[in-house]
Amino acid sequence: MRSIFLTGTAGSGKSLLCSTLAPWFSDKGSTVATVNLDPGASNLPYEPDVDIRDFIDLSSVMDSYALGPNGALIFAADLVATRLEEIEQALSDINPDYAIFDTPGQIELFAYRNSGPYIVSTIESEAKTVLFLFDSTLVSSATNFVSIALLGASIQLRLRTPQIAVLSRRDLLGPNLGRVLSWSKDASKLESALFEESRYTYELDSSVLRSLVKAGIGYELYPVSSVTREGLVALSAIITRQLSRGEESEE
Ligand SMILES: Nc1nc2c(ncn2[C@@H]2O[C@H](COP(=O)(O)OP(=O)(O)O)[C@@H](O)[C@H]2O)c(=O)[nH]1
Ligand SMILES: [Mg+2]
Repeated sequence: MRSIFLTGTAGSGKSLLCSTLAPWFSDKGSTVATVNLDPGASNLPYEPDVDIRDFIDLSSVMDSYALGPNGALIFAADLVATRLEEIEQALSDINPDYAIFDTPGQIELFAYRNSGPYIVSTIESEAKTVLFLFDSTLVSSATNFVSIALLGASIQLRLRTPQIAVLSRRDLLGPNLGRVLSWSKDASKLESALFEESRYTYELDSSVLRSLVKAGIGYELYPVSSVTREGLVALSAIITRQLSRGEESEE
C-alpha cells in the first residue's frame, strides 16, 4: 500500500479532490481506499472506505468531557492517534494499492497537534506523499502566495514527508492562472511581483521567499480542478512518480 495525504487550509478542496482522485486511480486499474481522518466531517462528497467517525463520535466527546464544539474538535483530533490500530486493520482488510487520506478541514488540527504527524510517520506503508493544496482563491496576490508557500513549508517540517504542491480549484482563478503559475516556475517573477505589490512588506516577503528557495523547498504547482478535472493527468503522474521514488529510497 502507498499512502497519499491531502493537506491544505480549510476549504482548499481536500475532500473533493479525495473524491476525484480515488475513482481516477481505480479507473487506471489500481485498488484504492479512501480514509476520512476528520472526526468532525459532515457531508463528505464521497463515501469513505475507512472512516474515523466510526471510531470517534464527536457528540459523545462533547457530552463526556463537557466541551464546546471547538474544544471537542481539538480533543477528537488528539484521539485520532489512539485509533491507528483500527485504521490499519481496516486498511489491511481492504489491502489497496493506494490509500488516500482526507485530513481535517482545519489544517492545524492535523499538522500542528501530535496525532497527524504520528499517523503519517507510523502508518504501515511502502511509500508516502503529502499533497499540499494552495487554494487558488488565496494566492491571487504575490504576498498571499508567499504566505501559503510558507505554510506549506511549515507543514513539511511537521510531517517530514515529501510534498507535492497543488494549485487547487484552478477553475476559480480565471485569467490569473498564468500569472500564478509563472510565479511557481520562476522565483524572480514572484520577487518582482512582490516588489510591485507592496514596498512595505517586500523585505519580509522576499527574505522568506529566498529562504524557501535556498532550502530547496519546491513549490512548483500542479494546477488541478476537481470540477473540470483539468490537471488530473499531470497530478496523478507526479504522485505515482513520487511514490515510486519513495519506495526506492526505503529499499
Ligand atoms: N470550483 C471548484 N470548487 C471546488 C473545487 N474543489 C472543491 N471545491 C469546492 O470548494 C468547497 C470546499 O471544498 P472541500 O473539498 O470541502 O474543502 P476542504 O475543506 O479542503 O475539504 C466546496 O464547496 C467544494 O465543492 C474545484 O476544483 N473547483
Ligand atoms: Mg474536507
